[in-house]
Amino acid sequence: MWFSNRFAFTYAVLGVLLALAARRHRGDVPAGPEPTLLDGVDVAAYRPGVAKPVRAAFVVLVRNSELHGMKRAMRQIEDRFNARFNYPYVFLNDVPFTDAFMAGTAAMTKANVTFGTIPGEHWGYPAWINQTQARECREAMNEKGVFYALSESYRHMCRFNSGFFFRHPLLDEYDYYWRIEPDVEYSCDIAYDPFLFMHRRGIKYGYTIALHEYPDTIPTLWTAVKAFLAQNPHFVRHAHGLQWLSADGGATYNGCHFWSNFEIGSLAFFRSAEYLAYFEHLDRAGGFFYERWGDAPVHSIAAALLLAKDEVHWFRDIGYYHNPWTNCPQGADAQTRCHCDPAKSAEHHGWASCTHEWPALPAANATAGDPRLINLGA
Ligand SMILES: Nc1nc2c(ncn2[C@@H]2O[C@H](COP(=O)(O)OP(=O)(O)OP(=O)(O)O)[C@@H](O)[C@H]2O)c(=O)[nH]1
Ligand SMILES: [Mg+2]
Repeated sequence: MWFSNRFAFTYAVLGVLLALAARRHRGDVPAGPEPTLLDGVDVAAYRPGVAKPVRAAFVVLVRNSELHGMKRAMRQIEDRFNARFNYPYVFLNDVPFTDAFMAGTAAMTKANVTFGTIPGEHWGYPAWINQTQARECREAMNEKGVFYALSESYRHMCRFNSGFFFRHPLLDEYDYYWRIEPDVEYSCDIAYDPFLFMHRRGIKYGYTIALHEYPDTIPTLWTAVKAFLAQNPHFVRHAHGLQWLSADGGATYNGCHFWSNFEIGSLAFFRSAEYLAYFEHLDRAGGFFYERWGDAPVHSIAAALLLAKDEVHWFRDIGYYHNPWTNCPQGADAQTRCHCDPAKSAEHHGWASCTHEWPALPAANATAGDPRLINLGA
């Protein structure tokens, strides 16, 4: 009797300990109250279907054929961030989405998802482009070994991302967007709301990695930018941005750009009269088709010159990967919050990266119409 009681007690204690260990292993040990998401915002505000503190969405331009890469990216975004925040997704495509794509991506999230087709005038040749000349230019770039030299769709994609994504009717109800692409990775838990962070601090553009562009894709981009600035010097908000873009006082462009496959941005910035005039000027110049201007340098030059320094933010704490570059936080907390290797962060690649250089710029903003910029074309 005594023995059997003692065994029963021992087994009961062991059972409880094993059950606790199993729960801990599954990661579902009650951890106390949910963390405050940012500055006292109640987590209930982030339930699906409830109006969020900021009108924002993930925006994804993607092809039907990229369904599995898209699911992979969404899985990480959901697990690292959005399962708690429930921001909606807006998927855009130049052709209608298939049922399989819509069902497959919707299954990755409990947040709202919408699917839009891009209007033909936002994905095609404008009337002023000579398509024969454009083809000859593609072939010449191919001879030089430029990536995506022959691709017409790549050029439509870059032009769409430069000048049209923010005009799609599905984005009308939003003030901020977070761009994602298939196959990107998010390697750290994000415990706060980057949209709200930007909104409260007046940040208009957020990046994780900044690199130098291939010069062969943009031979005349800087000439077109300088012509625009000469006509509109009053648009410039931040003369030190020029220092980030040019090593010789503005004579040439150093290629520095925020890598735009990751962006969290203010839609109002892209919809502003200044940005629209800038895009229109570049579009007329023809380099989206006669060269292969990327949306990354186009967005970045605008952000560097038209925004104040503190309106552009490096999200150094967001672990991010798009082949072949990564942003990995360096702080001690990253050891527990992230699965990336801090030593591999792009910021350590001096020849390729200009990630650090933006935050290192002097804080003072230019006065409108800084004469150094007016004289750029001289
Ligand atoms: N619907 C659609 N989406 C496209 C097309 N071309 C590119 N995209 C999307 O636009 C984004 C950028 O295209 P990518 O091919 O990734 O361009 P990239 O990042 O410069 O090149 P990679 O290094 O190959 O990733 C991705 O989200 C693509 O899914 C297209 O023709 N149609
Ligand atoms: Mg990509």
